Amino acid sequence: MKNDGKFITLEGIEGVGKTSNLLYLQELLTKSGQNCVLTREPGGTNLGEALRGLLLSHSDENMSPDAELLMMFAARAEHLSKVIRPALENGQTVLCDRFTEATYAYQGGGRQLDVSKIRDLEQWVQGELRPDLTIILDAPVDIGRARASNRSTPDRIEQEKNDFFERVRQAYIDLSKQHPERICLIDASVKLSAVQKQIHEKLVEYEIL
Ligand code: Z5A
Repeated sequence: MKNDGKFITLEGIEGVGKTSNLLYLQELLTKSGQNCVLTREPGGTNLGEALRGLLLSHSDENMSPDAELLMMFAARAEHLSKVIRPALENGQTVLCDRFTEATYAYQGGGRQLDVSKIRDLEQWVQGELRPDLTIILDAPVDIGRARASNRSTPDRIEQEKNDFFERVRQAYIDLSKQHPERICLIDASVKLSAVQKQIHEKLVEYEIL
């Protein structure tokens, strides 16, 4: 595949500041002359947003972990086909709020599914495509949850207990150690301006800016 544009993803447990910092990233990249497409997972297409509704709603509390995993990848296949690959081929920078690292963290770490299932699906759905840079915003679970608690009622995944989110956080930390060439971890427990400073430094270090 011709892959001219850069593919950047933002990850972390809930409330660490992905949404806030995605806008900062867009601002930095746009100023540097890059044409950005902002999107999210699960979601980003009509089908993906419909799947997101099913995944996060309380209508199916006992959804099987395998069904959850397959729906994440069904949404991702549609997203890659309709949004991500066309934008990259068009030379645009894709900024995505979560991607496959979230599956490794939530379904692999949180739900404790066999990671080889995730690897097989990743290879099937993505082929060789991986983000050029994944920024993991890392903060202790209680900080993320406290920040997120000011919002509406928790969705189906947000209502999980702290030990689930501790496993998710650890899986993210492990991913950053396994793939340091394309995944970096930054300290998101500090004030927003200090998080943004680290993001700026990483964009320079990974030659995105
Ligand atoms: N999921 C999955 O299981 N598997 C997958 O493969 C994928 C996803 C792709 C939807 O994600 C769910 O799908 C998610 C994982 C699962 N479930 N959970 N949990 P989502 O990204 O849409 O939802 P989220 O994780 O719940 O994100 P969020 O709660 O919106 O968090 P955020 O975007 O990281 O935070 P924020 O909205 O930018 O900030 C939260 C508040 O903190 C806000 O008031 C900010 O002003 C404040 N904030 C932000 N940064 C700071 C700092 N540095 N200091 C102080 N206050 C701050």
